[in-house]
Amino acid sequence: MTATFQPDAGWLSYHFDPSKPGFAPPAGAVDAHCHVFGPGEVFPYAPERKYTPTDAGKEQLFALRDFLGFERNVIVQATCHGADNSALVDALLAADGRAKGVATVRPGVSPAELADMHAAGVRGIRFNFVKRLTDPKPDDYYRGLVDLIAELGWHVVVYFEAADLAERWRLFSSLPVVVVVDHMGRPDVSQPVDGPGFALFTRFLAEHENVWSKVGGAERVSISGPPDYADFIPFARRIVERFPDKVLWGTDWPHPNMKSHMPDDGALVDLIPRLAPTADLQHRLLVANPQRLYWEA
Ligand code: 0GY
Repeated sequence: MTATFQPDAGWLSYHFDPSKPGFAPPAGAVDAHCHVFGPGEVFPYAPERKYTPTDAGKEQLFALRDFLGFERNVIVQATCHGADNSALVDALLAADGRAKGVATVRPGVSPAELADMHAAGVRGIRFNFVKRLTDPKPDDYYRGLVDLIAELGWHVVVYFEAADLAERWRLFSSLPVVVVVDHMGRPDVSQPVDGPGFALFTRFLAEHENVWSKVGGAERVSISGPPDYADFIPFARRIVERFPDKVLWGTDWPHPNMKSHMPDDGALVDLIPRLAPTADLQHRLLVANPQRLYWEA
């Protein structure tokens, strides 16, 4: 029997007609944070999920990649699929080497399952601490999972909100693999970029060579909003300029759980030269860094 799914009431679908960006990403550019959702009839959403999205499959993702001028994707397992990575693996296998993935695994995942995911292009696992999306676990739970993946050369992607950083500092600081933070740890952009909240985050990157940051997520973090996302830019630019060799950028398509608006993905791409103002910074952000982490690791 195939399952059919009704998206949550008020769910905002991804932008069906994004604008063509004025900024042309450099050759080899990677959209390093995006997801695939279903389709639910083929890849059912997880029973334990906290939201049900509209389907957003690999065909739509690859069409957007080409339209925006990117060559490759890093597809990140979203919580609505739980630890069933079938939709992710299916997209990776269909991508002709042009996508890598970040999976969700649970204790008890077998070496054979990990090897299959590696062969498909998975290079990391994601830990999600955002309480509206998952039920966070004690630190040892995450340490146990890192033990399982470290020898594959994989890394960890962590998604948390600004307040979680102090609480989980010891865990995040002690992981023996590369740790990539989603959306700069969701800073409060109503605070100054030099204020104590963001200082803790920049200290986190400065003190730990293995900690990287994604600098996308303008549509989530900004309070001033589209089309400029003006309040987001100084935060992202600070991280790109201080840590040019450990930053990544992604669209975050199909933008799950957006409530205020659905961003125009072309407009998001046009933010890139504002947060990475030189061709050298753009190349590191979009090409060299993801190449190193996902295609050469
Ligand atoms: C994101 C952000 C969100 C959702 C997820 O895995 C997820 O469900 O990450 C969110 O709701 O903030 O980066 O996709």
